[in-house]
Amino acid sequence: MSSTIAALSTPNGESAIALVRLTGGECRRLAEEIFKKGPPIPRKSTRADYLALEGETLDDCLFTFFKAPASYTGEDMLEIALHGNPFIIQCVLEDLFKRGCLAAEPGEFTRRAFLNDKMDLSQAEGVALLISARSQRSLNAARKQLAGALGERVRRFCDSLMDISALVEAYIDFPDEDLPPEDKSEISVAADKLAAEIQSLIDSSKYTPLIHQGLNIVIAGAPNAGKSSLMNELLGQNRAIVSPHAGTTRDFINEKIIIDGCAANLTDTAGLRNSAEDIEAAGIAKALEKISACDICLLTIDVSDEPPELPKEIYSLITPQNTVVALNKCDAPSANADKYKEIYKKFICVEISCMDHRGINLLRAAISQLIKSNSILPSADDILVSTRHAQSLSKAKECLLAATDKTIKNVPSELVASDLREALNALGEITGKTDNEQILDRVFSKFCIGK
Ligand SMILES: Nc1nc2c(ncn2[C@@H]2O[C@H](COP(=O)(O)OP(=O)(O)O)[C@@H](O)[C@H]2O)c(=O)[nH]1
Ligand SMILES: [Mg+2]
Repeated sequence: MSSTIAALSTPNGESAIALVRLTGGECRRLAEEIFKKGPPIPRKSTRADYLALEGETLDDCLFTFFKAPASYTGEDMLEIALHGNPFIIQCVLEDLFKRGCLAAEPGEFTRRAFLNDKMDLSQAEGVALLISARSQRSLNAARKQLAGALGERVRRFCDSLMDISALVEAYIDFPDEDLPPEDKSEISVAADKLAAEIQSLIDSSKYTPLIHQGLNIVIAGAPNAGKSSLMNELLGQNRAIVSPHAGTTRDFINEKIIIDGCAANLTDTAGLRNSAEDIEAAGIAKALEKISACDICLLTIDVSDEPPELPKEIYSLITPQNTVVALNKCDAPSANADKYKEIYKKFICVEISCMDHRGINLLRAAISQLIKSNSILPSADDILVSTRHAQSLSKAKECLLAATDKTIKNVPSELVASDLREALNALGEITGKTDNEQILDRVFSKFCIGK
């Protein structure tokens, strides 16, 4: 029987309620001894005093017992809802440790759920994603992974691999030289097809950081174009300092916004111009660096003024695929947006006025359009894979391609079969059909304690 572990599952600090969670074979006995309410009824919340080993009452709480295997971990579990006082929590945990419970490691509850076949490894990773998701798209992707979509796709790859292995095994009993290589074409065709399907899933890994950590959107343009004003408009609050003096923004201001249900990191940068000196020049160099690394650039132009002289480097960084041109100060009497629409005719241009708060929703819509038409984000129902998954998928793909190569060269079938077994092992790392403890440690170390 595994040890019984305990941990605080809610954040540390003062709160309305704190939840202490236990899993393991001792939960039933502990519930009876601590609460003295007789055998606990599964899934029924019961109000009781928490009685410490020494006999004193630690808190008036609510406990719920879950009977194995119908619990999160698949073991007996006990949840104790306490008053959210860090001192009470400490006393309760110390009492539980005195009674023989061990302190849970990060992610140990979920690790046990995985080991008890409550979920595969990709679903366990989905739990961590669900907790950290901060946008609708990120949440949807996490839910999908938790529901087993990635595991299901990988299992289908495994089925195809086993079909290919069966074809190869059929050859093992025959001396290879007796069979013409064409006969084996079925194997190489199927292996190539599967390798291509695996590759398309690997390709989705480039989107994963965008969905979970957010797109990087940079506001760029000449000094005084209204970049800081635009930042404030998009945030809906006065965050950046707006001033008529050029060169006010020298540092980068970073804030989160939501665009198309996806988190975005919006950055206001120093104004771009030639012939700047010292600190300003350093700010401009950094701004260019930010633009070169961004997913979307909002090039802000003051249409009431003459075209600015921007450093020439910017023109190799902005393209109609990654840039929306915000034609600002359309309210000004001298505004001439048409002139700039002609200059930037290949780009999506939006007329705005930060002063009159006009055109900001159109600008948001233009950003969404850019995201969609240039596939900056994946479609909403794509399965996303992490770097860890992509590594295993790549390993599987390489083994498959090696198998194809050997088949074409009529190398003995035993060696082809061995490549296919390796491919299967690599796929197994994703769902956890592997005895590699290091992989499990890596996955669960990223969890918080109590999950
Ligand atoms: N008329 C007008 N003035 C604006 C508009 N947006 C910003 N400004 C003014 O332009 C100046 C520079 O704005 P700021 O946002 O600091 O520009 P930045 O240097 O690009 O960050 C300030 O005096 C703003 O009040 C606008 O839409 N219309
Ligand atoms: Mg500024």
